[in-house]
Amino acid sequence: MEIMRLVVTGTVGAGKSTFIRSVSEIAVVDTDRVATGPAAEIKTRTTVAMDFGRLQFAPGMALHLYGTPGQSRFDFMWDILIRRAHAYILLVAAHRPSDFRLARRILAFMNQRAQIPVLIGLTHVDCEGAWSVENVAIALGFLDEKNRPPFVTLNANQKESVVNALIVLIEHFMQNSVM
Ligand SMILES: Nc1nc2c(ncn2[C@@H]2O[C@H](COP(=O)(O)OP(=O)(O)OP(=O)(O)O)[C@@H](O)[C@H]2O)c(=O)[nH]1
Ligand SMILES: [Mg+2]
Repeated sequence: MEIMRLVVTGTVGAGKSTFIRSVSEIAVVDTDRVATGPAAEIKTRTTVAMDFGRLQFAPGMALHLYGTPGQSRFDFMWDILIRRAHAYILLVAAHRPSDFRLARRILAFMNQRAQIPVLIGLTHVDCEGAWSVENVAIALGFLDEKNRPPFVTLNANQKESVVNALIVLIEHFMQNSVM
């Protein structure tokens, strides 16, 4: 059995834990606790260590999905999780531009530790004030359209939408790596 380890990272409340819950075939191991500080303004619970889920993606291929915390005070977990990953997705809530700076920081952090394929997933595109893919790409520092990671929009609550993002990530991985 081939196991592919994918990390789901991104800003607080972007939908990392929800993403994994939407597709995991096993009960997700989560470490969500009551949120305090700025995270509490977004939602009541927040990930403090990691989420873990599993999905049989194809015969002979299982995906292990690791969700990171969004809060940078838990960045030691970003480090632990990214080091063994094959590829990762960065989730960004498109309607919360104040978080784009943190998204850039996460990208820089990950990029420093692992040169692996990345997909940018915009969530909350159905929400008021959501930015377009093009504008988020520019805000994240990807000015050149030809030289940027792939972007998708998704809703972490919808299984089909999450599976579609996973397919794009795996295709991107296949094109860029030797298994
Ligand atoms: N409207 C809308 N809601 C979404 C979408 N994606 C996720 N959500 C909601 O956003 C919230 C995300 O919560 P979590 O999955 O806990 O977020 P997280 O990224 O794990 O956050 P931390 O662990 O605190 O960093 C949930 O209430 C989801 O239902 C989307 O595309 N549209
Ligand atoms: Mg979480």
